[in-house]
Amino acid sequence: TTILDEILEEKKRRLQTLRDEIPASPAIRHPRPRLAEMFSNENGLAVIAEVKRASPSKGLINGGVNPAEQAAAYERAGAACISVLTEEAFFKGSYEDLAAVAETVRIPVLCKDFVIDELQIDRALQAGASVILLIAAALTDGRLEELYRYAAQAGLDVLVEVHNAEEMDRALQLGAPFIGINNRDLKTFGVNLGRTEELAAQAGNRPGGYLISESGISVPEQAARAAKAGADGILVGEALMKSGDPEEAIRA
Ligand code: IGP
Repeated sequence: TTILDEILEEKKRRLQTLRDEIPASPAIRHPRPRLAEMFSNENGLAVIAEVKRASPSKGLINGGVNPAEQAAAYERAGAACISVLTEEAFFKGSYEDLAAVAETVRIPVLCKDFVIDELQIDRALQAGASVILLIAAALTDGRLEELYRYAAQAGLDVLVEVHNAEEMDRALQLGAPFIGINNRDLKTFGVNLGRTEELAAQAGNRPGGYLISESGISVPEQAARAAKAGADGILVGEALMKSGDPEEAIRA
């Protein structure tokens, strides 16, 4: 079994808890721009900056971070969107982290989790997210489509994550405007920026479509490589969490 299988098993176990859980705080309903508005050409490569305490591949990255302060620094630096990991067992995230960020910033907020159930979408909305991630590798075609429609109906922007040609095909079939190309294979943890080149070529030119290169980007040269491949944005976690000055790092 792969790490992705393990994470999904754990997710299923926790769904019941989520079902029983009454959110401690009331819904935060700040109006936010649609994600597409953050991807205007004048702004160059859009940066989705991530609040990530830990990961199964890297262990603890910055466990003691203050998510609201970190997100505020990202916003000041001109990030297009803040991504917050809410997965608890492997990434040490929480919906509390998401809510704290959503309360603090006014740009779009992405709930980054392994979504397998509508309930998780409800919970993300309740915590103040305006964007949700759906991972093609974690879902059948039918469930991907159902969850996509459910989230869109609820007013969320959806980022569909792919990491191979077959998954890219499914995302294109779905007509998802935002497609994230994960350079990290969730099954082996191997990172390969060549993924962005291959899969961006496959996606071709889609009017109204945006590609985001995700994972393993830590220096400006890598960001430039993703842009050259056709990415409209990049999603960066670890490098920003470890940087003493995330504002400076985003501007670079
Ligand atoms: C960020 P990095 O290498 O910059 O920390 O990667 C982001 O792409 C990564 O956290 C990620 C992720 C995911 C995490 C991409 N897809 C799905 C959890 C679930």
